[in-house]
Amino acid sequence: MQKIFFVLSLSILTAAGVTRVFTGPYMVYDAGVPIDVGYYGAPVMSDWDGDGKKDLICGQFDLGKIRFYRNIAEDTAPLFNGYVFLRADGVEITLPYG
Ligand SMILES: [Ca+2]
Repeated sequence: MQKIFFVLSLSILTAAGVTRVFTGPYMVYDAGVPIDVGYYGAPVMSDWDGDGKKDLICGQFDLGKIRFYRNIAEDTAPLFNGYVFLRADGVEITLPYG
């Protein structure tokens, strides 16, 4: 199984210019439970619903579906409470898997 982790990237302005610093990894939780999508999750953070907060979109191995976790907190400390499968024309999107 594959748990989802975040690696945070921070931009720090120094006298020599902008330096990027990476911290983590941090386990990602959904309602207090580690998110586990099987394999090949390919997680992406993007503001999918246009509310200004980056959401989590990731695939799941089982059935090749794509999960959408809406961020209900801030980008600096995202918080998720459940997911829905992404749909196109009312039908859940599935991709080849396995
Ligand atoms: Ca959003």
